[in-house]
Amino acid sequence: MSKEINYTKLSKEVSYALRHAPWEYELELDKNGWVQLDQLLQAFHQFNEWQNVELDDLKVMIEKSEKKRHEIQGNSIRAFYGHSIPMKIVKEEAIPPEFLYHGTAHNFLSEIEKNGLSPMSRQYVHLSKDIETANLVGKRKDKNPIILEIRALEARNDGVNFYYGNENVWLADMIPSIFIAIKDK
Ligand code: HQG
Repeated sequence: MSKEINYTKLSKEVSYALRHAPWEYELELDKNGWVQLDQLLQAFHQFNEWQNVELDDLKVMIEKSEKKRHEIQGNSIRAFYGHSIPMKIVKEEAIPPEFLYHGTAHNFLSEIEKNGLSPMSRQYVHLSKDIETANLVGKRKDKNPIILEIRALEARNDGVNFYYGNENVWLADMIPSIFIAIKDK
C-alpha cells in the first residue's frame, strides 16, 4: 500500500502532542520531556490520517523540517523547546553567549519595556542565537518585527537562568528589561 504522509502536518501534530497536550494522546512525558516512541506511534495510529506512520517517518519528519524541533534518542522522542504543559520540563542549564536576540511584534514592545520578557503561555522565554533567526520568529507575529538584543551573559551573571534548547534556540527564565535593548536594523 502506498502511503502519502504530509510531514509538515505530522510535525505540527507531534509538536502539539509533545509540547502542549500529551494527555490527549495518553502520552507520559518524563521530566526532560521524553516519550517512548512506541507509545507515540501507538497513539498516532488511532487516527486515520496517521495509521501508517512508522519510526522511519518520524526520522524523515525531523530531517525534512527547516527547524530542529524534535529529537530521537534510543527508544524516545522529545521536543527541544516550546512546552506549555503544567509539568515543568527540566532543561540543561548553560552559560549563554554574550548576546541573544528575540524577534517580536511592535504592539508587545511597551509591555516588554515595562515588565521584561516573560514566558507568556510557554514554560520558558525563547531566544534566538542570531538576528536572522530572531527575525523569522518575529515574522510569525509582525511582518516587520522588532529585534531585541539581550545582554544574556550579564543577565546570567546577575542570576537569570539560561538553558540550551537547540543550536539556534536558547531558553531562559523571565528577563528583566534592564538587559534588553532594541537592535537597530
Ligand atoms: C511576547 C516558535 C507582552 C513575545 C518560534 C512573543 C520560537 C510579551 C509572545 C518559539 C512579553 C509569546 C517561541 C510581555 C514576551 N508582554 N508580550 N511581558 N514577554 N512577550 O509564540 O518567542 O515554529 O509563545 O515577544 O520560532 O514568539 O513553534 O513565543 O512575541 O522558537 O517550532 O509574547 O516558537 O517555534 O509568543 O516563539 P510565543 P516566541 P516553532
